[in-house]
Amino acid sequence: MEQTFIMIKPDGVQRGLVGEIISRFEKKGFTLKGLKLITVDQPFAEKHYADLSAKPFFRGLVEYIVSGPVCAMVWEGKNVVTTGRKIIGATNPAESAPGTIRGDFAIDIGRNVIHGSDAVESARKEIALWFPEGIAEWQSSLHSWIY
Ligand code: RTP
Repeated sequence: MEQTFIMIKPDGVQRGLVGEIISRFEKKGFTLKGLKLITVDQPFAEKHYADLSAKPFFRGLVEYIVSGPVCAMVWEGKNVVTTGRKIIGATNPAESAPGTIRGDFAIDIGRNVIHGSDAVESARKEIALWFPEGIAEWQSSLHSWIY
């Protein structure tokens, strides 16, 4: 079953949005497979955002991510990578549709509350980076035809 890596960024944790965000993924029908509150250091944040190292906003982005605890999660379900990105909304909250997390809770692209993997392959890499200890092996007791 497909998995994605979702991270509530420091602004989302500090604003008390963790429960609201978890609730949106749960109500959609996805299964929570990993969850931890963690403050990462600069080398770790740089590794997570390595693909963006040439961008002018890279330094500020890394500073933001290390500024406080983040809520790192693994969610599982059919098409969870693509659907998760839809639930999150466009990168720039000025363009995120109402009803999406960023559309409802963010204003500034530099404080956009949440990260979600952009592809199945990057999800695999990000889950390995953030959860080197592995994640819980459990199946929801719901029948397979219920999402
Ligand atoms: P994320 O990785 O956080 O889910 O975001 P994304 O895929 O939607 O966007 P990406 O292009 O990968 O950018 C990563 C994060 O960098 C910050 N950003 N700031 N112009 C700017 O100041 C700017 N552009 C991007 C955002 O926090 C974005 O989520």
